[in-house]
Amino acid sequence: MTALQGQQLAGPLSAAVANLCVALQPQVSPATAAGFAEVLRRLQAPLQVAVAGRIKSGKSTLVNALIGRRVAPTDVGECTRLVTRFQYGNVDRVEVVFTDGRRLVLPFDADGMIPASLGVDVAQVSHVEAYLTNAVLRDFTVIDTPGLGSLDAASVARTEELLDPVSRNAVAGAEAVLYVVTQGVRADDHQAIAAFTAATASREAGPVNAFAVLNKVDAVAPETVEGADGDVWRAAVILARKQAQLLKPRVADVLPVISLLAESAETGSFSAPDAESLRQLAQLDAETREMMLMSGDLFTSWECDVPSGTRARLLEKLDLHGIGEALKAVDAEPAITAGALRRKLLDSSGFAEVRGRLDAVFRARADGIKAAAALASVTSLSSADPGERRRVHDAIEVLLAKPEAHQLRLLEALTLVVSGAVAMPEDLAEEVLRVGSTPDIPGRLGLAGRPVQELTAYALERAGWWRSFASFGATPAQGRVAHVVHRAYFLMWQQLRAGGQR
Ligand SMILES: Nc1nc2c(ncn2[C@@H]2O[C@H](COP(=O)(O)OP(=O)(O)OP(=O)(O)O)[C@@H](O)[C@H]2O)c(=O)[nH]1
Ligand SMILES: [Mg+2]
Repeated sequence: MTALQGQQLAGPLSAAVANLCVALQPQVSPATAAGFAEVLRRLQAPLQVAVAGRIKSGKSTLVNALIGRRVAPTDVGECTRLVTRFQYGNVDRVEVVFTDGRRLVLPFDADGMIPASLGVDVAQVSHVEAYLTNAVLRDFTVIDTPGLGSLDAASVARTEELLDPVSRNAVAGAEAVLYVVTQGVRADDHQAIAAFTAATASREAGPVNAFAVLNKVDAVAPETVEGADGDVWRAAVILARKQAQLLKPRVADVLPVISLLAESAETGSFSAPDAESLRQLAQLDAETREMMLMSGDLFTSWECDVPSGTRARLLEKLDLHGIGEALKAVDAEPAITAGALRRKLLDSSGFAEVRGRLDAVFRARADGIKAAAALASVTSLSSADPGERRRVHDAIEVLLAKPEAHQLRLLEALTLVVSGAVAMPEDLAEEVLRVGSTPDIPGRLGLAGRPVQELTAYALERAGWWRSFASFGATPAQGRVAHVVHRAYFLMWQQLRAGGQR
């Protein structure tokens, strides 16, 4: 096992798959072995999270908020047409990777951002790698992607290339996806997500490794949303729930967010002078304030003591809704500090939930997600030669038969059901989804908050039900899924009993 010494792996499942690769390497062709080496390298890297969505949905803005630094160009610049990987490194630097493998190291620009213009022929660029010392990147490599649905076929191709899990290209495939959707585009988003999912080929993005945000909810007109009572955030929650229905079961959930506010608050771009300008604006009489907040034009052009350029910058950082929220915070606490105001803005961005979900969904499952992705790559790498394919298949079967690999089986079963590869009645599909993609036992049983005796009895009852469904009521494909679900319930029952006896 020398090949694995001193290396960082996400957990026991990743370690098991890594060991499988090492053991198989001498038994496969040099080309396949080289592929396995790449799989091993990827297994040791942090989880690769792609941020995907339509053009101008706010992907780069969200990336900046996640990293906590304004580093990805937003709005303009050729980088919005390129895939950019943000990863952890000891020295901050930008590397442009060309399609022929050449690399060009560039400094960040004067504002600490990736230069809007790279000074090279973009047609020859494969992707951009940004190395940063930011702590978040120890856990996740964040991949900013060009907008899907753009007419620019080349950037769509670049994104698809990035997502090809067995691509021998320098760009490794994404393992998890954060979709950015907006209210403006509806059925279209569904299409974009389907395209993106198709591009991930054998390794489907699903509720296990994907979730979505409904971005720019500050632009929602609450009076157009029934049940919102004129409140922007209430409207946002209602709309996000509707989107979740639409995107189900590709994503388990859709969280509303205002990325622009999150970016300004998290990256330090919202500054003490900004807070001072807001305190000044808060002193205007209510009528003037209301008038100015009616449109961006009115906000910047209305006669008032705060210079119009300063107002334009506030508008850029917070937009009208954010400015309105900030002014309310100043009303409530006139001496509020810039730091406290920044926290208020962060609160009203909804970003804490997004970060929390990222931790709960991606960090907690990184081991399973990475191991499943690696297994998918191993399988497709060895598909050329029949003898080799059998050896790899047998090794994977041995691995999957181990009790500790059950989580992988469950992820696989879930993917089969969600993708429709195995048809299931809707209520059973929902149950598989819940058992396979919820992190805690009460949630997986659909009995959150219930006493442990009830959970234990229910786990046993469902274990029995799925076993008889596997034997009597199912097609062979359903039967295989049913066995896995039966075992999941059985393992939960064991855990609950062990916990109850302690
Ligand atoms: N009001 C508001 N504006 C936002 C929000 N998020 C992003 N924006 C703005 O939307 C514009 C596009 O944002 P980007 O982050 O560049 O979008 P993108 O999806 O990366 O765009 P492409 O890479 O070109 O596809 C910018 O002007 C952002 O400031 C938001 O939550 N609210
Ligand atoms: Mg962008």
